[in-house]
Amino acid sequence: MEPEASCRFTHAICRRPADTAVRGLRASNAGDPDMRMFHRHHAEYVGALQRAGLTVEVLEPIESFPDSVFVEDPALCVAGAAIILRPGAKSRFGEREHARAALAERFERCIDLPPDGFVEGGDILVTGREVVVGLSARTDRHGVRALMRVLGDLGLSVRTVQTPADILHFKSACGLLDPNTVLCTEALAATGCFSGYNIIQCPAGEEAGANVIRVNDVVLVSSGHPGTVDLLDRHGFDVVTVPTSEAARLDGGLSCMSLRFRA
Ligand code: CIR
Repeated sequence: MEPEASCRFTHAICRRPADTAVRGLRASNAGDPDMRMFHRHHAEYVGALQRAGLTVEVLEPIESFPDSVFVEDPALCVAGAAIILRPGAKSRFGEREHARAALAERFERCIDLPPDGFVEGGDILVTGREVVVGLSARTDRHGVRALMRVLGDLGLSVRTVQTPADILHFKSACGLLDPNTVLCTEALAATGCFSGYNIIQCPAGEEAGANVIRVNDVVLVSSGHPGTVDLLDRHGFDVVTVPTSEAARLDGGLSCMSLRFRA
C-alpha cells in the first residue's frame, strides 16, 4: 500500500443513527443522546466528508442494532478490499451481516474474518507503513491472529499493541494526521506504541479529542477541543471541526461513523 493511501480517499459509507440509539452501549451514563441533535450532527459529519472530496453513501438505519451508526466497528476497508470483522460486543455481532450486505456489492474482494476471535474496527489504525491493532475488551488475540493472516495476504503488515484499560477502543485515544504522524493522548504516547512516528500529544483535558480523522487535505476534529485545533493549526494542518456530542454519549467519536476508502 502506498503510504499516502492511509490519508487519501474517494468514498465513504455511513449509516444514519437508528432511533434505538438511545439504548446504545456506553461505559458510563451521561444521558441518552438527543436524537434530533444526533441526526443534525450526523448530517454535518457527512457534509464535512463530502467537502473533503468524498462521495458519501448514507445507509438506512437498522433499528435492531442500536449502535449500528458506528459503521467502522464491523468492517475494515483497506488495500482495495473489505474485511468483515467480528465485533466483540455481543449486541453488535450481528452488524457484520449488514456490513457484508453493504460491502459485498461494492468490493470485488469482500473477505470474512475467520472465526473464532473478535476484532472491532475501532481498534485498527491504518498508517502509512503498517496496520496497528490494539487488544481491548472488544478485540482479542485470536481475532488479531486471523486479521494478520488476512491482511498479510493483502501485503500489509500488522503490529499488535495493548489498548489502555480505561478506553473503549485503541483509536479512542489516537488518530492519524499524515502517513507518519499521529495525534494521541499523553497516556498512549507513554506506552511507546508509536515509537518511530512523529507524535503530537493532545492537550491535557482534551483527551476525548484524540480520535481525529485525516481525510485528503483536511483533519476532522470533534468540536469542543480548542487546544487541539490550535495545536494542529500551528503544525500546519487544515482543521475542520464537527460536532459529536451526541455520539460521545455512546462513546463514539469521528472515525467510528464512516468507512473511508479509495474506489
Ligand atoms: C459501542 O460501545 O460499541 C458503541 N456505543 C460505540 C462505538 C464507537 N466505535 C468506535 O469508536 N470505533
